[in-house]
Order: sequence, then C-alpha cells, then structure tokens
Amino acid sequence: MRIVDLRSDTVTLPTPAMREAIYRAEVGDDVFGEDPTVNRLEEMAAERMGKEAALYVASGTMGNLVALLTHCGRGDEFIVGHLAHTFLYEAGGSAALGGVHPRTVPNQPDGTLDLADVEAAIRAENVHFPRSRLICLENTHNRCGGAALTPEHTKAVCQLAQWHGLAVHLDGARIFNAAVALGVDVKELVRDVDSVQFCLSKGLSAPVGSVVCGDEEFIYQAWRNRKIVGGGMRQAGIIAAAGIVALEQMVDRLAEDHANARRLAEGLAEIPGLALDLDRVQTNIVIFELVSERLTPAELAAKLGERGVRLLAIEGRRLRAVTHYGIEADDIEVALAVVREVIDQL
Ligand code: TLP
Repeated sequence: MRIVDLRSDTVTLPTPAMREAIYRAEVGDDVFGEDPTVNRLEEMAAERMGKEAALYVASGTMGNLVALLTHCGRGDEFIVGHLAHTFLYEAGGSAALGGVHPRTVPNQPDGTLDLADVEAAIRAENVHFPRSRLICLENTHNRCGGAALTPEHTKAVCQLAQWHGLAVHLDGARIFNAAVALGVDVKELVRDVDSVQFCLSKGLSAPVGSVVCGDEEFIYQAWRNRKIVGGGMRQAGIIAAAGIVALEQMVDRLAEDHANARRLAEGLAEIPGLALDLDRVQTNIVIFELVSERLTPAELAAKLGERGVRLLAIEGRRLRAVTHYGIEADDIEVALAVVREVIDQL
C-alpha cells in the first residue's frame, strides 16, 4: 500500500547528501565550544538571519524555551497569541521551568496579533501585576494554517514593543516557508525581532535540531540556559552536519511543498462534506473542516490511515495535512482520490 504521510513536515527523512555529511562530519566537544561543525552551522545560521550570533539546540521547543528563559525572569509575563505553539503545545515549559506567566491575546485568522490587543495587554508598573517583558510571534503560524506574517506586521509589533521597553521573540519554526511564500529574504522577516528560533528538522528535512539567533549578549545568556535545560550535546556536529546541508540545499525547494499544498487544498475544497478557505493556504499547511457529521475528524483520520493516507485531526471539526520533502505531486492525487473514496462511502 502506498503511504502518503501528511501528518507533519517533521516526518521528513534526511537526504542522501545529509547522510554523507553526517558520515564525514568533523566533531569535537560542543560544551567546550570545540565542535567545528556546530560552530559552522551557528555561523551560517546567524549570517542567514542577519543576527550577531546563534545557538544550536535540540528542538524547536527547546529553542523557544531557552529564548523565553533568557528574556524573562520568574514572575515576568510574555504576551502571546492564543493559538501560538509556545502557548498550546510546549507543555507549559516557560511556566514549569521558568516561572514565566503567559498572557494570551487573540490570534487573528491570518496569524497576526491586533496591535490594540497587544497594547492593552501590556501591564503598567504596579505591585499587583506581573511585569510584561516579551511579545512572542509565530511565523509561519501553524494553527492558523501556515499563514505567513509579513515584514510590515512584524515591524509594527516590534515598534510597539520598543515603545514599551519589551523584547520580541519570534517562533520561526517555519520561517523559511514564510520567506519563500512571500518572496522576501528571510532577513526581512526577522530584522526587528530580538530573537528568533527556526527549525532544521521540519520542511528543511534535517533529522534533528533548531537554531536560536540574536545578539552576542543574548546568545551568551541563552547558551547558559541551554546548559540548564540539559541541552549541551557534546559531539553534536554529527547532527549539525545535516543542518548545514539543510540550509545550503533545502530552502528553495520549499516552493514545491507550497505548490503541492495548494493542489491538495483545491482538491479538498471540491469534495462535498469538506470545507476550507483557499485564501488561507499560503505555505505547506492545509487545515480543513469536516462539515459532514456522519463521522468525527478522528474517525475520518483513522479511515484514511487504513488506506495509507495519514493526517491529523486537530481541534473541533478540523484536520491538518502538511506537505514536505518526500511528498510528490502524484502523492497529492493519491491522497485526494482516497479522501474522495472514503467520503463517498459515508
Ligand atoms: N510542531 C509540530 C507539533 O508539535 C504540533 C508540528 O507537527 O507542527 N513551533 C512551531 C510553530 C511548531 O510547529 C513546532 C512543532 C515547534 C515550535 C516545536 O518544534 P519541535 O517539535 O522541534 O520541538
């Protein structure tokens, strides 16, 4: 049976060039700062993002956590969209490990935050209140269907933050998808933020790892916090080598994933019993709704899975499909045919 795994771009397998780079990687003890491959990846990442320095971490979750711990102290507050990954899906790490209090404001359907909501959430100095320290953005926005935030929106949020003496962290797990979709250099999307985390292990297909970027002082403190959370990884060049290949070879091809996602979305939109807003499909994530009440989204996902098409039921009546390296145009046709067949049989 042909398997079309659209659950996430995290299922991507390393490319042959990555396996070769892993095999040949020069390594050393990264906790002593002596792994040449990690050092090279960090330099490349900082350069790509237009930031002074970078830190290799084990995962996107670790990257966001380390950044939050670096920006905020115990009892401080960060302002974040109510659908943000950092708020919904990171096991409450900032509160559990840092005593950092999240304050949510509504995410708009396009992943943005309303500036008036953000401003209203910034606390005045008062003994009763936590101290507002940080605003957290997400680009692309996972739960908002892979929406790409524009440089203008990011800049506006950063200006507001600056007026109030707050920092901005960007969860840029899929920042290269945003850059490719918007046709801008990734630097444009991160210029105004104080820190950014991006993932090598999603659309860029490396097996492991993320990078946090910011200024020298921030990265020095983040390096200490990475140690605290047990993220000093010794001969990490073994995995960082694949990250270098990811940055060198896997960015431009994200456009293929976006084209496949569009084709998938167009096909799904034609199937009775499903609903989706095509204007919302900008990158490699397709979120659609099961309108037909003959079965639940989890039951639909299970039935599709039995026929080799894997996707995720998320909250409410919604399901998510993600395109990535390893999914070709004809896999999309197979997936659509299977969805049609299952829905027809209801
Ligand atoms: N997202 C995963 C799951 O956790 C839901 C996925 O399949 O999309 N920020 C964003 C925006 C993410 O989407 C993710 C992973 C992370 C951070 C965390 O990255 P990892 O999984 O490397 O810890």
